[in-house]
Amino acid sequence: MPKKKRTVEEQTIDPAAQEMLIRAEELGLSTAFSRADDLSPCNIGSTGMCCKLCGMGPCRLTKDGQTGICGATIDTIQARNLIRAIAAGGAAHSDHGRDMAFTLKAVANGEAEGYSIKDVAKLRTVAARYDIPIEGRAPEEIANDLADLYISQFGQQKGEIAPIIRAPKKRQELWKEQGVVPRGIDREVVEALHRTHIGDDQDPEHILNHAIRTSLADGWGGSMIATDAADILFGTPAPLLGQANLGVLKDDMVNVVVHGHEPTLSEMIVAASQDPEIIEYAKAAGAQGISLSGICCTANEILMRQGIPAAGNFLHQELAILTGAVEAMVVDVQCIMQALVDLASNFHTKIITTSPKVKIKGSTHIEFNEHQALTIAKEILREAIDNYQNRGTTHIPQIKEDLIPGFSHEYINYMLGGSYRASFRPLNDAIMSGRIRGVAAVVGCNNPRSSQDYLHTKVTKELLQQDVLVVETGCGAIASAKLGLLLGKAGLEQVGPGLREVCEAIGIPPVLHMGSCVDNTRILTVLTQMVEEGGLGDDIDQIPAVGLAPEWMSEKALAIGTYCVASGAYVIFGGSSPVSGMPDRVADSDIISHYISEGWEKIYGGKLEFIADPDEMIAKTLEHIDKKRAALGLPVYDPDRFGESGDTRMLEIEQMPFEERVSAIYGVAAD
Ligand code: SF4
Ligand code: MSK
Repeated sequence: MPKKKRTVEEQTIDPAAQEMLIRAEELGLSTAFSRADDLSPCNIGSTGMCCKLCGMGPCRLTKDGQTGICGATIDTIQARNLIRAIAAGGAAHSDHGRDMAFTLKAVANGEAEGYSIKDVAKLRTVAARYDIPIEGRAPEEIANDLADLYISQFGQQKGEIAPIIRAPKKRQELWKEQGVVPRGIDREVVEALHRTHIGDDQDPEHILNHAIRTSLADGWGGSMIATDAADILFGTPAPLLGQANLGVLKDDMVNVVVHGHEPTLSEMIVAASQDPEIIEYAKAAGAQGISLSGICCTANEILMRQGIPAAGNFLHQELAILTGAVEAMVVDVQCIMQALVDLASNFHTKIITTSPKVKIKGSTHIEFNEHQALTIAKEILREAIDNYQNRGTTHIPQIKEDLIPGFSHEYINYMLGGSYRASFRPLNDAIMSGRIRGVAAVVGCNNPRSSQDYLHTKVTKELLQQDVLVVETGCGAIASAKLGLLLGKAGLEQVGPGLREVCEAIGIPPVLHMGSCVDNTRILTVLTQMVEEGGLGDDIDQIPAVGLAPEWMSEKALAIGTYCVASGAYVIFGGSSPVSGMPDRVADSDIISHYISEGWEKIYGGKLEFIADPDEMIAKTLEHIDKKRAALGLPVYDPDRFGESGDTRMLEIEQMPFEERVSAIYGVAAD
């Protein structure tokens, strides 16, 4: 039976995206949305029931008790598939971290054109944490030592990676007991591949134990290094004003869209686009100037630090090209669709690959290296400007939304306590009193198999109504941005009464944008600081908090989810489960999904579940938060208890009879 084609309203909830999907249909061009309608997922592969690890297969296990030719059982096959995805995801993020460390080293040694160390305070704080001497030393000397330490982490063969000391003490002990403290990402990824080669590790729980270790090597290693090095080099984010959606593209300017993940090139393109010589060159080509915007997590990197607008999230990459207004889409690594090149051939847009690791047939390759960064960035911009004259008809949706990004963990600490007593105390107190019910991290990708942004924003909006403070990263953050949830006024209009008081008092949006997908490590740091502040238990698994990736699609998301579970978090993924098995074989095939949930929870206090229904995701999130509140002995969440702070409430209280007044103020009856 042919698959039903969805309407544009079913494909995305974003009106700008809907407009572009109608245009794609009129032009007879395919997009990921239409290809998802045309191409049904394989229900054997998508549920983890297919093994193609050797030439005797692929073995598709569809009957009860069936094994692969080598005898591999369904749970072994699912565990092997899962760890391979986690290893690939961890490798991608951590390799990004490695490149950031090399850039830091080059900058420290004066070998990186155009860069400088922007956040010396963070450099000193981080270096001191690793016992690198800082007193009386130049930033470059400290940065050189820190870069050497970082670089040594990736290929470390024995011992423990250094950043692990940044986890709560109790968690470090647990990891030691379980033997999962990582040595180095390279070693853990290689071992994951070795163990899953034909004829190696065939105990699913043993395989998945190594999945935990591999993911930790990324979360508390490679990814954490990526975030810290980027902050040191380009500045630690603090709130600023930004904009999101396709309406940020400009009809009378040269539009350059940067897409991918690494901030090294995009930061330099930002600098080059402000160079008078380049602006003059654009004007000479008949444009008003250069308009820079981003897609995916490159967007998040330059949005968080420079306020450069985001043209959109993952599923907007093709839509930006469909506007006909993009002179160049400059890509580096990860989440770049091969379809861009074919689509761009219908317009004048140049797809420019820049990473030595990523080429796409049919694109222009201008290889980037940090030693000649500014020169290369200018060359790329000139290429885009030269292409302006080839522009045909344009169609830019006039839809965009303001947002306030820039909530690094350093800024959250500062905003809560002020510059003299920066502290997580007010956040912990708000949770302990029940003014904030708990915290949710709603993160991750878009997936064309669901309606773009729908799951993200439904979950986010409903949790806000329930007084849950939401932090976001990656494409999920851009989804909320497009809907106006990253603005202060959302904190007054779209949240529960207790959370509203907090947003009002501090002056923050109810959804805090914490960065790109590699920056999920900022969330680990926030959780650790909440533990260290006191009052919410002595480890991350005791905090009333949940992580959600409602529209996940990338292997990196699986790596992130796993390191969060290993760190003690309950993590819920939407969409389909790669370990679900066939419904009529639940008894056998459910073993892995049971193990990564209840099994991991017994060991690590965190669990990983795949839940397709958003209402169930929300219900389970709240149930978990309330369970953790109860375990800490905190008051039961009461939506009517707060929301009347400030002068109005005090006036009301003043009018009350004495007994009621005492009860309202102290929560106890008058004697
Ligand atoms: Fe089949 Fe075993 Fe080879 Fe996998 S490893 S393809 S289950 S024979
Ligand atoms: S870009 S990994 S689609 S969040 Fe980081 Fe977005 Fe997911 Fe790519």
